[in-house]
Amino acid sequence: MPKKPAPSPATDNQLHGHQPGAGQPAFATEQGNGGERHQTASDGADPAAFLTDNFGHRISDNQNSLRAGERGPTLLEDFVLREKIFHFDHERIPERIVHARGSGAHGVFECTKAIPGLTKASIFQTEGASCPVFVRFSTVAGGAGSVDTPRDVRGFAVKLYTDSGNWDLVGNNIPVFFIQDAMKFPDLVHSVKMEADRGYPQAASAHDTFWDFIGLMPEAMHMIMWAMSDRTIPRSLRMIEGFGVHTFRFVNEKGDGKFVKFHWKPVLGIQSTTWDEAVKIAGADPDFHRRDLFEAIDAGDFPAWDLGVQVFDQAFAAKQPYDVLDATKLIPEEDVPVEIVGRMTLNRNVDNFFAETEQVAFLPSNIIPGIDFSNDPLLQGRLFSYLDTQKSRLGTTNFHQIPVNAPKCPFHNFQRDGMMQTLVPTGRANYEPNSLAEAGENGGPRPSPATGFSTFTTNDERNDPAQKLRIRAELFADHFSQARMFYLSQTENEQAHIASALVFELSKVMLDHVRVRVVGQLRNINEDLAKRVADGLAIDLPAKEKAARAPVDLKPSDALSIQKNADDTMEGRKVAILFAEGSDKAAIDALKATIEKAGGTAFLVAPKVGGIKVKGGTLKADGQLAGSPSVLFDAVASILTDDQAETLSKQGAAVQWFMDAFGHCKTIAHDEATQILLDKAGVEKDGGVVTLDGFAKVGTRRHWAREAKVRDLA
Ligand code: HDE
Repeated sequence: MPKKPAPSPATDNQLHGHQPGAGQPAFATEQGNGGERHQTASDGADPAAFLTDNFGHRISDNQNSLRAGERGPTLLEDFVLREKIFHFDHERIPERIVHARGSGAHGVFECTKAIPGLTKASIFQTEGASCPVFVRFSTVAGGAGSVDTPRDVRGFAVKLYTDSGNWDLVGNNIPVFFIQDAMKFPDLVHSVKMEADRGYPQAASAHDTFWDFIGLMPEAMHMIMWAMSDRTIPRSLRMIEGFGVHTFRFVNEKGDGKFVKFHWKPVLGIQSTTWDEAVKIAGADPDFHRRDLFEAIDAGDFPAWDLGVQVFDQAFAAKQPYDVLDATKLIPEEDVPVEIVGRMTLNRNVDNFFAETEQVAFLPSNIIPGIDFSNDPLLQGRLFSYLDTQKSRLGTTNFHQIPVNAPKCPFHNFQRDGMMQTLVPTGRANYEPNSLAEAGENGGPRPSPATGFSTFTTNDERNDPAQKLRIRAELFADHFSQARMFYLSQTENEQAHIASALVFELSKVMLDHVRVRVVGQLRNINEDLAKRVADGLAIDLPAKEKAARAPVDLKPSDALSIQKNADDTMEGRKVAILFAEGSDKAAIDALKATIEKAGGTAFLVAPKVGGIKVKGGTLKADGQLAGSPSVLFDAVASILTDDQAETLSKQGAAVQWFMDAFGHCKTIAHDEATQILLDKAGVEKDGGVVTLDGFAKVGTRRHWAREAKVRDLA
């Protein structure tokens, strides 16, 4: 008998129903889906006290894996071990390509000066208005485990959870940038990161490739001044400035726009270290800045920044000796003073570094009505990049559902599914427009033209090539002229197919108003078509739907019809030849040769597939009759004996074979013996029902004239 393993303290606790002490999180509540909580377990104990696996099964032993005997191998069956190791193996996600090392905190932003004349952004409408924020400070070049105090630019990314959605101001502690165009960003980052062959230096710009790139990029020289200044060796993250860097826009209720640059001014003032200090701190406390921020907040010493704006107009911009769309330039505060409009205070440390600081996803494209982008080519590139990056870091397009990323105002749209979807939308409205509300169903949300985000349209930026409009050119409003041309270009039979298809589809629609509306739209295409469909559905011809632009009559085009262009070739077509015991091999071979000579494929079908005795030898079939219905072929032929035809005429598969071929307007080439089967299948003589000799002439074309005889078309 194996010895019972000695219980560990944890196992002991579990065995004795240990309750978490005060301050210990009640994990069942925190982690339970949708916040639901099991009040009590079936044994009356508080379930929060028990260690479980990820599916809620209580774990009896968290020390020992399951083994075959005391000294035997570990068993695959040990789902507890497997899940624990599996999860551990996947704990890491890719670190940020840049800004990998960061420290985050929660806080609040409060508007201290209302500026409704400048912007309609909800957060700036009233003094005292406030919203929660999450801030992540970072170094740029080093990896996630690098030290806090290299000479480096500091990222200063702020997520403001406003009541009109998230506004992410993803800036740095320096007001300008190295490059002017997004196109150069990967080169810049490659050059500053560890050199590609040797994998060092880590978190340092003092090496060949960086300075090689910089020497060739004169646009970086302004930023280099800042980077080589004490700004890049800050004393504390609480003592750095923040800048939006790019020129943005403010847009007010009237739609008037002004340019704006954003500044965060630390209430504690700006302070830096000396280079020698920074180097020594790296050794003495690699986490110097992270610790400093955490401890200050923990102690209630909440760091704060004033938000300042520099607002200016196009006339000012046009007069400057630099371009305001160039991110390597700043606007001197002496020319445009910084006006303080708000204060941000960081007052809460994260509960979990990974869940919050690591998973926070900033998007410069997150702006709110009242704020807009400028055409700064660096900013424009960022609008693309960050959304893209989140998919590779967080693995799913649903990264917005992670608590730190989710807006705190409601959000709903018709985006659905995707990896790690945690929302459970109800109903079938997952598209828009829809009219499901007319049938009493939840039709989902709708755009808000008046209050929704709309892009600033005035064309007042130098060399701005065009206005940015969400609009379609006028002629796009003609939705019917070509639909009509298409319909009128079809043969009568093809038109009947279209009308019948519409009747079939709409007869499956259970919402009456939807049927009616579609037929109303058809009236814009062709009145006759609409009538045929209405007749087919047995509904009154509804009123014509309003056309945004009246259709015009275009000349029909024969090229649009399939039937008018039907090619009589047998190339690539497949013809089935039905035979059975006693069939004439010579006739089969002859027909096969005719088909193959014309480029087609002959496929032998018989009641049995193995060697069948036929007149003149033995023949193997390619397919068995019941498994080779005539729908699989372009045309069919049949070579039988009287006896076999008689036998087959009593079999559904054989009769159906001909009935379908006839109903699908295919050529049927047959011998005399087959007639009994044709009669049974209701096959009438016509241009497509031919003798074996006549097959070559009609080939595999369809015989549409037959269709009216076999089915009612709309
Ligand atoms: Fe970034 N930048 N960046 N950047 N950046 C990222 O996004 C990028 C630029 C900045 O704490 C990445 O989520 C491109 C300027 C900060 O999570 C990535 C371009 C400024 C942070 C990315 C720029 C910044 C990032 C990496 C040129 C100052 C950290 C992971 C068009 C105004 C945010 C991620 C955080 C992070 C791309 C230029 C600041 C790769 C392509 C200019 C503060 O998407």
